Amino acid sequence: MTKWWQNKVIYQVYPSSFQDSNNDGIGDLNGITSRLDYLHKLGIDILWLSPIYESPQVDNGYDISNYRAINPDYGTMEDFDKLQKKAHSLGIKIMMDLVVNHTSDQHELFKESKSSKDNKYRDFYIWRDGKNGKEPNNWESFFTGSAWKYDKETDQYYLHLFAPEQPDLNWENPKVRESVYDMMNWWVSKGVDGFRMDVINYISKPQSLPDGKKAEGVKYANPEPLVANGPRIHEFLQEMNKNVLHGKNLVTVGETPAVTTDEALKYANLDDSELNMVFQFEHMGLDTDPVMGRWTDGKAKLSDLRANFSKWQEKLHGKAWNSLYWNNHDQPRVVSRFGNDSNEEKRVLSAKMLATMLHFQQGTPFIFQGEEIGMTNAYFDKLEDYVDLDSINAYHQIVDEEHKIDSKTMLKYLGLHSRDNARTPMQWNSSEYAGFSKKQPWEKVNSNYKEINVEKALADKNSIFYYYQKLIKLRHELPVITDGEYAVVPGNEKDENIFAYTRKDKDTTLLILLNYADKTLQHKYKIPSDSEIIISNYSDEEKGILRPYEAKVYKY
Ligand code: ISL
Ligand code: CA
Repeated sequence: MTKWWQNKVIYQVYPSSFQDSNNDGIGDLNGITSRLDYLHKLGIDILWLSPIYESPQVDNGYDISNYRAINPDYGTMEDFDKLQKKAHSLGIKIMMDLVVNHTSDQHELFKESKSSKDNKYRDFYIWRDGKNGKEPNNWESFFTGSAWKYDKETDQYYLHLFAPEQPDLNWENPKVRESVYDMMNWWVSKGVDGFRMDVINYISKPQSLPDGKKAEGVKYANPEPLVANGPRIHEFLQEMNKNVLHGKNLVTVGETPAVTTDEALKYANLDDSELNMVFQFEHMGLDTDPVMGRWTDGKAKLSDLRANFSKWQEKLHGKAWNSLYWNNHDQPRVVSRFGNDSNEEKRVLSAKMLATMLHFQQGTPFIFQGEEIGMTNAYFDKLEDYVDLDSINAYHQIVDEEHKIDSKTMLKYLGLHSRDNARTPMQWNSSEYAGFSKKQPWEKVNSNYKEINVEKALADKNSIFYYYQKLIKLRHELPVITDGEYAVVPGNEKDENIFAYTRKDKDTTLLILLNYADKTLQHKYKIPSDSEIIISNYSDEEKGILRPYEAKVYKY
């Protein structure tokens, strides 16, 4: 039985960077509303809004100080209601970002909790005594430094897996869980259609909070192996499901770093007892370095990508549901990362090829704003241009404190992997500030906005935009894309240039042929004579070869 969200396509908007309606340099809700017709034309079904709540914006809204209020820079609750009403009238559903592993340190509850040891909200957060005058354990924050912050007044430390301004909630406390469910129900009663749940598999920590395994010569240990998929995680999600989600036809996706296929079978099982799907991170790790992590210039090998996609496709088929993504607000741009943005022709071809690779798999595809016009990395070359705390902290730690690499090399790596690459303003047209705003935006516009923008894409029938439009339409029309079985074409398993896979149901087969390389290659794959090409990034067919970045889908 197909569930309503299984043949849908989700589009992510990063509110501060999408469209500024009042020219203060910051994107806002009225800006998003004014662009809903554009999203409707693209054909997407669900709009995921990155956090729009009241927040001091230390981590761009992933630090929430009031979950039932709109960030004034983005507008008002009435603006939200208008956005939702117009979206619904166009058949677009709204998915909210739910950030409940942590709150902002400016949240009322944290202020209470911090005020004294016997405050009734003390236990809403994770407070511990120090050990021998040091932090309670050796965990490192994901944004560098210790994951504990000392509070002088009460002589205890609190846990923050992310920035010190993002204290972790104590999910062991049933009152915390109850207040999260109340808040979620409040949004559901306002009419929202689902939730994307930020690092939701980090909420259950092992209660002894043991030290992590430290790498040689470093100060702190990565807590992820201990906090991801923790001891009570499935219990908490099942409880949330019973209290909020069940029977309401909502759509949910968990952001779950370090999730394995075995864990995903539980989170995203088809009996609707936890979540609908999760974001896996393994394919985002294929171009990282064992020591340097993201700060490297490695390229992902096709054989690794294929093996990873295939594992997820095969393990979840019939048992759980995949999400499919190349991009989000934390990742560099797909065309720059896995494709080729060195010139216009290669950019367009490789962006379409990568979209084809992803969109014919089983699962629900996510498109991140600008991906549909092939926006590229910004490649900022000065530290001053970076805004994201993750990038800035990493630079200082690696260059100034650890002296691991020089400034120039680190700036090159930021250009390749910084989260800012995803967060530059949406490029609408070729006017100053790309039609995003009339004022210098909070984050610099990518300098290529005159060549790459929505207006140009809409005027060119061969643009990446229309290719995505067609991919979405095909998913809506051909059940085999939603339900069919996935298989790598025999003999293709190790090829570093060509990727060939099929999707099959009882009446239809799709053969997806992709050239990951920037060169023309012979191929040996048999194309049945009764087949038709349903989508391709080349306008003509040349039999037996695949041209640079060629993508073709045959149906028979
Ligand atoms: O951004 C990262 C590196 O690419 C990840 O380590 C990221 O911190 C992790 O995926 C969790 O991300 C989510 O929670 C963070 C927030 O900064 C991210 O924007 C959000 O997507 C803390 O809320
Ligand atoms: Ca604005």
